Amino acid sequence: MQNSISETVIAYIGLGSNLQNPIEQIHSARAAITALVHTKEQGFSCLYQSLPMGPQDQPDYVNAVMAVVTDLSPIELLRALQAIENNQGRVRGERWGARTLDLDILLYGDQVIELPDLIIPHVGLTERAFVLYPLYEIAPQLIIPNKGKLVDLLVNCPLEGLKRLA
Ligand code: A4P
Ligand code: MG
Repeated sequence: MQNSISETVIAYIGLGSNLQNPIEQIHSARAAITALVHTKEQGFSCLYQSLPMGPQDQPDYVNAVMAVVTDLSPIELLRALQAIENNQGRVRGERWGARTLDLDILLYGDQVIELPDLIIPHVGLTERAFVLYPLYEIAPQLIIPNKGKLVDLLVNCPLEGLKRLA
């Protein structure tokens, strides 16, 4: 299945943080992703402040979306992103709990992937304002495999307190 022989694709990565200077965490993650082998930044949204989804006793999040051109396979990209999360002090505790950094592969080309460790398009992508709005900013024409046009998903998704940061 996914191995190291891969074609170049555009992948979209969701970045989120709500601990230990979230804005800095997002900037550091962007630099670390850009430095990955066989991977080049193609776009980066504004930063957004969002209300926590999940447990409410946690700080607001800073979210953004990044587009990369990559030769890494989906699993290689996942492992590389998890290593960046770990480097930035990610501790896995409560599901949807506070975190220094969360990196999700939202889309990988037009592929649909259902592996035990990797589901693409990312679960929840189609309902989350903190994903859809930044994604629309950098890829307004995008079509989500099996879900349709991004713009159609967006018009049905309330802002849910999402604010663009200056
Ligand atoms: N995994 C499966 N598919 C993917 C994918 N496409 N990208 C697996 C990345 N990982 C994927 O993730 C759990 C497992 O998902 C991993 O082992 C990986 O193999 P995790 O990062 O360890 O745990 P998690 O993030 O707490 O769980 P989950 O279910 O992925 O949560 P989400 O969907 O990432 O949501 N509120 C706001 N406002 N903003 C946020 O960014 N994020 C979350 C986490 C909760 N609330 C939020 C935000
Ligand atoms: Mg996650």
